[in-house]
Amino acid sequence: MSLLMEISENLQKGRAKVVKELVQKAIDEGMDANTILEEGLLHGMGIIGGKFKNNEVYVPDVLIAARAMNTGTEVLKPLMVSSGVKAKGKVILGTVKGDLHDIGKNLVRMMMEGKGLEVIDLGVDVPAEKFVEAAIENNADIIACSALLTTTMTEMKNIVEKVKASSIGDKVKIMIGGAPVTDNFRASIGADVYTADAASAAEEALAICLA
Ligand code: B1M
Repeated sequence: MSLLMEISENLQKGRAKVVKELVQKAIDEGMDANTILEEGLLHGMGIIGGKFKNNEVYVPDVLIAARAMNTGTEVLKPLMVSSGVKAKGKVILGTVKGDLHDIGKNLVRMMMEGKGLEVIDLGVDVPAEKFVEAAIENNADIIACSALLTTTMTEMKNIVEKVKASSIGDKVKIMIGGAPVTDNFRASIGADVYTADAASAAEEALAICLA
């Protein structure tokens, strides 16, 4: 079995320690960080996602796979994040209220940090008010929100309304993303930017900060 398949298989079984060792092995063998992420870690998470949907695995299985995923991406972090450069802009990031999914958000953070942006990560289940307060306190350029549930993506509308009604309404840009989110949805709630994946979120965020 290839090393990438071993990473995927062990992630699916939730073996965080083994995943960590295998990701390190892949790095030591000179494998590119993006290949390890896409073809090892995300491949495994994709399979778990499909099984979860079909009721072949349940929440505890998905939780331990998610923990293994986060452990694996932490090992990749130094390769994806440049250090010692002055921040090119400031981003307030979080998963919206009612939503506990953080793997995509964590990838967005890593990719943005990799572009030299300072990211203030508010975590998961973040109320709209907290996004606004943090953006004002930190004089942020961007508020970036992630949602994975059709029931929580509607919270993004609330965030847009609260931002527009605040003192930073004209200054801060609102970026949104997550599996159920689309560009049509973005337009319908008046957010500024939608991107489908973490890498393009980082590119768009950098473009906003350099504009
Ligand atoms: Co949840 N879950 N989950 N889950 N879970 C989904 C999302 C689901 C699609 C599974 C399914 O098939 N049924 C479904 C949602 C259905 C819907 O709303 N339409 C679902 C459900 C129903 C639930 C619960 C309600 C289950 C229950 O309790 N009965 C519950 C809700 C809890 C809550 O949040 N309140 C729940 C719980 C969980 C776990 C806790 C077990 C776990 C999360 C653990 C964690 O995150 N630490 C979990 C997981 C892991 C998943 C799946 C399997 C995988 C999600 C993931 O991490 N994908 C997911 C099924 C699936 O997506 N196939 C599922 C990998 C990640 C890299 O992708 O986050 O999409 P993603 O990020 C992508 C892009 O979306 C984008 O970039 C990333 C790629 O580069 N992106 C952005 C994300 N944020 C962005 C922000 C941006 C730009 C791009 O700009 C700011």
